[in-house]
Amino acid sequence: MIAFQVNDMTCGHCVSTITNAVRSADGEAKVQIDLSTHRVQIESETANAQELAEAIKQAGYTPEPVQAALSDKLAKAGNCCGCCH
Ligand SMILES: [Cu+2]
Repeated sequence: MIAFQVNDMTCGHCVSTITNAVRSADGEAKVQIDLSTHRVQIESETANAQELAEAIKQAGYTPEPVQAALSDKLAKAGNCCGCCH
């Protein structure tokens, strides 16, 4: 599971743009998007986090990598820098 925080994703149109971007990196990817928390979760067999982040960037968004299980804990502790994994 790869997860990104995409704070500039604001509406259903963004959701479909990002979904399409991810699918362009991996057509078989499972994409789960929670608009209220700006969280994008992706399960991909073939694309890695870097490729997926690149695809989302090219769609015009700013993905911040998060580790799905860890991020909530870190966010509550207030010290998540998103780059320490
Ligand atoms: Cu939008």
